[in-house]
Amino acid sequence: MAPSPEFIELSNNNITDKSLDRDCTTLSRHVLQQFESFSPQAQDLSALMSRIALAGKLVARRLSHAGLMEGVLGFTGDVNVQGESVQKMDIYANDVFISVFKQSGLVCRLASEEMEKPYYIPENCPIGRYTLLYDPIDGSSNTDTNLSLGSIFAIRQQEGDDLDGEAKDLLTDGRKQIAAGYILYGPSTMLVYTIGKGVHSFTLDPSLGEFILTEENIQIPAHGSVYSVNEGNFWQWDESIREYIRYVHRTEGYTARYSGAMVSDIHRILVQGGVFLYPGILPKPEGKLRLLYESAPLAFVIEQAGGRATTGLVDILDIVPKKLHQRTPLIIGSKKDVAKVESFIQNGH
Ligand code: AHM
Ligand code: MG
Repeated sequence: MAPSPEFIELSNNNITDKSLDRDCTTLSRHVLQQFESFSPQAQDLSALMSRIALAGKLVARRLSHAGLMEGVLGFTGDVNVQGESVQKMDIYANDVFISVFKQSGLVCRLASEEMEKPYYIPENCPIGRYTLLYDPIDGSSNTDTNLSLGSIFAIRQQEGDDLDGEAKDLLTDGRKQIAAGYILYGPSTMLVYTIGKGVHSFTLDPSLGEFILTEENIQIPAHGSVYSVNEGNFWQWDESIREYIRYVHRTEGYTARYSGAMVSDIHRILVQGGVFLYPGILPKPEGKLRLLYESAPLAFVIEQAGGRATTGLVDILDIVPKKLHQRTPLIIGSKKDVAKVESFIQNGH
């Protein structure tokens, strides 16, 4: 007997159930869908993103238990290559990324904020043509107070054979990044990524252990009310930045938000618009943030979402670094808000 029209309608409704469809859009499936075929590159990127997601889940799990376990919080007593005190979580997260990529076969080198030189995985090098650049814990000072943190990542294709082990091919502009994004450890854990085909966000569903699609093709608003900057540095900034902040103070419609973790601050700006600034200070005109694994990946994400990232004089993605841990001033966010800061830097108003 043929099924009744009501039965067919009921079945179709079930099959196209939106929540089910959403639950099935996992990160790895989404990456594959970005490509038109199951090409080797599509499969590589899907595998790489799955590994990054696994690292994010491991870090999130540890953070969620941090207050209940011995030896997770606090400082190690060491100072990293940047001259900053190292937290135990920085080391744990740094090692997590190494560990998950050791098993991937795809990544020969990893370079991070916590390691003076790139880390090589020799067994992967004959076939692993990708390099992972990452900041394992962004906003480390938030760790011990249970506030938002992030991880930042970028993937680049290795160019040449790197026979001297100096990874000089990494000293190229940010347009060479083939994927970039961040993981935000907030009330829920989110992963935001781009492979140059828009920006997409995922939320970790702990019951499934999967990152599930939250929003596709995110577009940053052209203008937003938020300005995000550490105003404690006011008297150490160049006069042009001070003038911009004075302009914000006397203009209606601005509101300040600064969490101490830029992944968190920039995520807010991605969704709601506005501008994040970490300018140079007089004793350190290059600022605090590192180009290759902090500013450039976030610049790739924000440009892909229709925003901008600049030092005030040059686009972040056009900077060719001279060294691995090079720092850069960063002004990033909505097009109109970034342009406003730029006009103070370039024209004084
Ligand atoms: P980190 O990776 O060592 O944590 O440094 C980066 C962080 C950013 O997340 C944040 O915006 C900035 O440093 C905060 O620095 P400051 O305390 O100087 O405002
Ligand atoms: Mg950092």
